[in-house]
Amino acid sequence: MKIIAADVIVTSPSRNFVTLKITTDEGVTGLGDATLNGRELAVAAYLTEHVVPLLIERDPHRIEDTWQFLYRSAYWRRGPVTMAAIAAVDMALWDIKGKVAGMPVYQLLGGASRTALQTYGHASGRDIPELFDSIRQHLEEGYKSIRVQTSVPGIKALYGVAAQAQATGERYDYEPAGRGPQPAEEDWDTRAYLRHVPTVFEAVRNEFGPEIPLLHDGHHRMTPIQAAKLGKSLEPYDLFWLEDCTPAENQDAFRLVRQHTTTPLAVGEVFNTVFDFQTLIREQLIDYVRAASTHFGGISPLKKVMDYAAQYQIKSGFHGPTDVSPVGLAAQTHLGLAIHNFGIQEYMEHSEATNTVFEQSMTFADGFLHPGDKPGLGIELNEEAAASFPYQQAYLPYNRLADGTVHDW
Ligand code: GCO
Ligand code: MG
Repeated sequence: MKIIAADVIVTSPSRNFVTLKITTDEGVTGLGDATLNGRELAVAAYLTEHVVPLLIERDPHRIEDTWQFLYRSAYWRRGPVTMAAIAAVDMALWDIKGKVAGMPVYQLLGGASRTALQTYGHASGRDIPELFDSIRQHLEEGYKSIRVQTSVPGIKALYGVAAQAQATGERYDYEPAGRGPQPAEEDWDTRAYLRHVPTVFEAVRNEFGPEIPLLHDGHHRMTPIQAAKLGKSLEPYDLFWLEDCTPAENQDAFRLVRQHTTTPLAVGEVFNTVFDFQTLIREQLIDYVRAASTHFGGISPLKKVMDYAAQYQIKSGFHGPTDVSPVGLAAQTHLGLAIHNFGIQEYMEHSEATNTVFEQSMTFADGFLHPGDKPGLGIELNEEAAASFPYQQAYLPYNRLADGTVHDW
């Protein structure tokens, strides 16, 4: 079998997605996700200009060899653009292999280790009553684990809080990234945040009791010692995890956090290779691997990092926001079903328009996600629908401190 074509499809149903479609001489096609939020066209160009020509005539069954070829032969390794492009190829080849074998990809990865994947949903609110409503709504929909984000008194706009939810009718209005030529500017005050967050968790525990697994995302905004302080002050509320408490380019920072708190730590949604996790895993500085198949080079390397993590009882918590397309989500859902050290899967429903473009065999019921049993990844791209949603420039917001300094994301 040979690859005869590879097409890059950019579509923007309610946010931008970049999809690679590989076609073989036998007519079998495979899909891969190459979406890099806010930098989508860089990956599209990397694929079109530099990867697609290399794929033509290759044997699609040689997934590992193709991955190593794209990674090593470029000389310029790693980075989010490169690794999102390689990810799309990797996923598309797994999709093809599954279709040829007549099996869902999870079967090729070792078969199911569980019946379905436990997920967590995103609850948020501008104040406590709005947050409680959001938590209740998620519980009613079957979610068993809940991420909790709220506004902070003194901070005007805060990422991760669906502030306009009721007004726009959109559930998660902070996704997609804001469309337009410039990113929205938000404000930030770490001291106000550190004072407020423990009071929110205290209120949530008082209202909903001790059982629900609760998560929180710090979006890389604290210094290591501030992160340590937050982890410590959240200990009474028994978090499932504290995510991205400090930027992790410097993996050593997690030593400092870890030595001060027993709150479980999750990190890695912006990581793109195993080297970003090397110290964190070997020194057992984290509890959950947050990488997404889309930004980490695909299913193949994500499986390897999870096997490495398994030696240290570290589990998966793959990144699953709406900017990971249904193809990327399916890829990691197959992997999550197969690996033994699965932890939890982040899940936000995609919009209706997105689901029209990406027809899915994935199912979500009672808080659990399953990739479905169609051969391959189980996603079909409706190209006509995709073409009706042209690309629109969009950026994630960023934030500045009171004196105008740009702060960490
Ligand atoms: C999460 C994330 C997202 C990211 C977004 C950036 O935990 O789901 O932090 O909300 O900010 O994916 O593109
Ligand atoms: Mg996050």
